[in-house]
Amino acid sequence: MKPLDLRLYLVADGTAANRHRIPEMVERAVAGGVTLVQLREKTADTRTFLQIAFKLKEILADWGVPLIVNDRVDIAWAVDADGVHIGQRDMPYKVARRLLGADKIIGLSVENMRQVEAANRLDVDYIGVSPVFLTPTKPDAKNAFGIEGLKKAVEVTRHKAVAIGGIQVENASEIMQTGVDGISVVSAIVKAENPRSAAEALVERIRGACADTS
Ligand code: TZP
Ligand code: MG
Repeated sequence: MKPLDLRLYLVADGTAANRHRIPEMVERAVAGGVTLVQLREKTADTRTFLQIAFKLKEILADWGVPLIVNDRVDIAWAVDADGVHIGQRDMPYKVARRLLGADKIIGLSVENMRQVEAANRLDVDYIGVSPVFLTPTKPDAKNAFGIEGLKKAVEVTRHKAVAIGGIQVENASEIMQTGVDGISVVSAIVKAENPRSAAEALVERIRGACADTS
């Protein structure tokens, strides 16, 4: 299996985006350098979620970019996605692993340092440090890690880590310089008029930050 490349992780959120344009938007973003795609659907019905997931799976296979499904282990399984991303109130990691098998990618959101430490006792493939900054895209988040908190999480975790929440092209370098393996964005790409050039601009910042620290 290819090593997991978290550098530019697009969360295609059907509420933030025009749900029916997700496949086209994702393809443009991937052409711009997105390395991993998550389909996140908090409001669509199961059948719609499934249809979009099948479509994305087909598109992403052509690009060799993995598809991760948010929350729904059943949908990840049904479309044979590359993995699932779970939160603290979703199906527990061990159950998800048992259902999906050893080869699938399982990511876990961590919302505080206690959860970062607890994740060290699980064989998750990566953690999502959530959120770095408060963001209107996830209005239920109450506390944010901030840059210093993110640095601490990167220091403590034994896993690969991706940062999410309030990341735009302007702060992408600063986030990467904390030592995270990648950045995860919704609005920076989903709300862009041109998802391809938005992704390209982020990739440029990510590359620049990696060059600074190597
Ligand atoms: N989890 C933590 S913050 C967030 C999710 C899904 C939303 C991030 O959205 P944006 O628009 O990139 O701030
Ligand atoms: Mg969740």
